[in-house]
Amino acid sequence: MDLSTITKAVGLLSLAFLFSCSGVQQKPGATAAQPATEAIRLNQIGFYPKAPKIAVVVGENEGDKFYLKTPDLSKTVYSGQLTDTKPAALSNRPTRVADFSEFSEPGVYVIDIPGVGHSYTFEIGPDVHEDVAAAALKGFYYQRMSADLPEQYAGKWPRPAGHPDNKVLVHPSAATAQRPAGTVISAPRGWYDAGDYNKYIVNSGISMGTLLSAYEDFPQYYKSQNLNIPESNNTVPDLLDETLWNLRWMLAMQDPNDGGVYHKLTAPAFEGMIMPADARKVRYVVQKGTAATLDFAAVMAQASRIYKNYEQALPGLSDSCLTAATKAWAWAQKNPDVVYAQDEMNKAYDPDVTTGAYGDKDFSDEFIWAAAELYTTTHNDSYYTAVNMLPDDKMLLPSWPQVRLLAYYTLLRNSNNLTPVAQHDIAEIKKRLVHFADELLDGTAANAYRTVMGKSKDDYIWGSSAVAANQGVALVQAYQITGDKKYLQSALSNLDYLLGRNATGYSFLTGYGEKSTMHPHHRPSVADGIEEPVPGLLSGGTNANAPKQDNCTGYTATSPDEMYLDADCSYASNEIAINWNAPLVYLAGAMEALQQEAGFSGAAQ
Ligand code: 9MR
Repeated sequence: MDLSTITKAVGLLSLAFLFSCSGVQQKPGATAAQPATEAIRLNQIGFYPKAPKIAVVVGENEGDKFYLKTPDLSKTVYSGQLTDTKPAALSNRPTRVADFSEFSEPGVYVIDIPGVGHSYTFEIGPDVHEDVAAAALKGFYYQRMSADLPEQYAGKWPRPAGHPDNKVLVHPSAATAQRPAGTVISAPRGWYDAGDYNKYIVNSGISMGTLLSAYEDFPQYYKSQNLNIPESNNTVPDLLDETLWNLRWMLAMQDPNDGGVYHKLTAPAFEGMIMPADARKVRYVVQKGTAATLDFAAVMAQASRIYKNYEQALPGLSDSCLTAATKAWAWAQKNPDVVYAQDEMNKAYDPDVTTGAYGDKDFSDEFIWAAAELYTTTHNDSYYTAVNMLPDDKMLLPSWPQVRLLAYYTLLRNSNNLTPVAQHDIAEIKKRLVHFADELLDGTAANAYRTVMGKSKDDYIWGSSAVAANQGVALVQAYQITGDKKYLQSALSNLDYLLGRNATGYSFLTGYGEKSTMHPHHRPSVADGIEEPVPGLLSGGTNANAPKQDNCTGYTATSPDEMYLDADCSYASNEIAINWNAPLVYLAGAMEALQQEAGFSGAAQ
């Protein structure tokens, strides 16, 4: 081989690396000599050709025009007028909007504003969120417990297995006659919940429900998605292979003797910032609870329905899930009010447990969700009538302690296949959901960032990225009910929020965007010695109360919409978590799956 052949081979190899699906987004095309300005806030990944395209410029500026240019700034392809300056409601900062929705030519571009500078490079094209949708789901692979992550699948972030969880102790709070304290059980696999190394059933519940719903809503899309995970070549869609990793763990969290489900599998205290394989604290299953048991029942009932179609590849799984769901439901009927109160538990038992509590106290929504899933899978009316399915007209955005909407989504999704008892409620549920979506839309145009997210300061809670993503999911549901594209366009505004069109200017998805989260509170990302964080993980994002909650020093923001710190000590604004990634998977996947019929990707609108 002569030198030029070697050079060519190396060149090709590095090109292949550039475009490999290892996670870190690279953009082809020459870039301008000047670095991008942080003042222009936009979805740093890009836009569908025929969808809305908005950038927001923050700070005082004199000019009136903006230009859409090639990344080297040599060619202008579009120009437009900036809107008048208006103060952002929460920070008072001057903002102006550049709306280039009418430009639809695929390519790689920047927005250039004289006197301000140019934006990060972004793409206009069909399938523009394909990598984001896949990466957010691949993020769950990187959270897998009890398995090596080899380079073949983990790219730059391989690591040896941690937490075999095949010798877990029954905590005194969970002791029964058949399983006294100290009994050793095995409950391997599952995903790390977040930046910590524990597994919590309540949070797994909403995460699994959201992912399985993504599959149930868009099966064709997920059947063709390839995540490059160890199971990618089997006959089961990768999403269902990934959820199976956690499902098998969840199954082991049910006490076979009575059907109750342990609240969590945890070390007594959080581990240090070390790699999974180095974390060796003793692990326990702790007290059974009503929330955990009902969330488990809901997930198992939904999984039974979905995996039924893969009986050949996974014989018996569907039946096992349904048996587990019905036993859990029966336990919850007998134990309808068992709260997980960690402080009380610690007064009564040793060792004290100080990891995440996920201590919900109101189980009415969990009963509704479990009933809806069991009913939808079995068509047995008694599940439906066991609860008051429409106790009031509140439509509360899903979050780990609030899962009622997951029940309604499931009933709507399966509304062609329900018995009269549920059919009777469908019109009312549709009406309420559309009303809820209309409330989400209301006032968006007046928001400085023109996103549904952030109209109220109350949106900026711990894990606010999931508020944005779950609002997006609700809007996708409203689109599916009505066929009205305004709901999808608004859902897309929240994806734009997550990928950079927000008051911090960050893309909150690790590895995606030129200015994206680099230092999440995520133990492997901190301890692995690799500069880039593990990719495809969604930072919890802006949190108005973060400084008081994590005491991390370095916050400089003064307004709720800017209260974010890209530092690993900032667990209240910069942790990652499975219940935040899951609605991003749903939202990005929905956009990809619906782009054609919505006319976003080039077909007539
Ligand atoms: O997501 C949870 C958030 O709603 C709570 O306000 C917060 C404090 O209790 O806890 C969050 O959940 C954390 C969990 O307790 C432990 N694993 C990391 C989770 C994300 O920060």
